[in-house]
Amino acid sequence: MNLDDLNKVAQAMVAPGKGILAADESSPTITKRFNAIGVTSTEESRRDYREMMFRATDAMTQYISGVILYDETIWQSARDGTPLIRLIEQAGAIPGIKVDEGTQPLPACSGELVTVGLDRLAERLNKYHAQGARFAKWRAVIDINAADRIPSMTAIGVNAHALGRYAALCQAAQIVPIVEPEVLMDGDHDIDRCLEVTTRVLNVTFQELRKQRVALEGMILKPNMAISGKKSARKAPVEEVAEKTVRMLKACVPAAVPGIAFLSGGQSDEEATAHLDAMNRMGNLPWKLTFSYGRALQAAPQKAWSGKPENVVAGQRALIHRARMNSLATRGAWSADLEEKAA
Ligand code: 5MM
Repeated sequence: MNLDDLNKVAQAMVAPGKGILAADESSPTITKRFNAIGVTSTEESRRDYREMMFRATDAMTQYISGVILYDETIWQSARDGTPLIRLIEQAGAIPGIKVDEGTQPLPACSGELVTVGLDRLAERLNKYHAQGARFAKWRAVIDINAADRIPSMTAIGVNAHALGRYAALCQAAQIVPIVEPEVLMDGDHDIDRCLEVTTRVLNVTFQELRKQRVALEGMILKPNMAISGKKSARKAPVEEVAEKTVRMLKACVPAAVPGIAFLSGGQSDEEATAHLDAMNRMGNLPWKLTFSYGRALQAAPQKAWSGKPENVVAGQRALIHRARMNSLATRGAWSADLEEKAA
């Protein structure tokens, strides 16, 4: 492992004003998104949609540092035969790859999941590196449900262990791991319960990373924010989310980690931007704070595109706008007025 090179890639992923486009929806997930806009999900329509995004030049060159791809996409070519991964590189962005293979029920832990995909991972990482991927992503899913006493320490422990195994294998293959332990915002829990569970999850995850000798300088953390559950009786305001999230991260995430790139987790586009902006306005942070959004970057372009070739430019404009808003948020320079003016 060459740690200097891993660190350079990690720093570039969180370069000032830039963040990550999470375009690694598995086929079932992208099919769900396409169903919502009336588009049939085929290999070709998925390719066309992703080609549209990767050719949104202003977004890709100015605001997006890297793109997380799904296995299908990393081997696909654009309509003119250019491999999609080359479009990303030509724009100066870094290609990355989702390497987990989804979740399975965790035995003896009713309702809980464990992320799988460690078998033959070393081999797969070498192939992805040869194809041009310079970072990877693995997502663990932790649910909160007070009635069922979820999450259990078992679920937190096995998922953190898998994240550690994955991250160590990535670094051995000269690939920067994005470590994503996602505490879901589904449910009626309040922000403090989310804060308590996420703190525990982050602490156990970093224990595992240390135990498995993962070099913190060569990784990126992709966490959820401390936020109210979607069905919570009280929705914490933006300033409270920002303040509690930053306090939690300062307590749990060593300064050696170059950057933290949040997931959006079902927040609205504008909420995800407002929260990131409020955190960066606080200043005095030991790591870069940026975005690695899927839904909060793609919902608007998906709607604008709706599968029609004549809407490609509209889809690209929508992506450029959201990427620009989030870029401003990484500098604490976003304001709601900018959204209104664009509308
Ligand atoms: C883009 O969606 C990713 C893949 O999801 P599936 O494995 O369920 O198909 C997902 O991991 C995503 O990268 C993160 O959840 C962040 O996306 P959001 O939409 O939460 O910002």
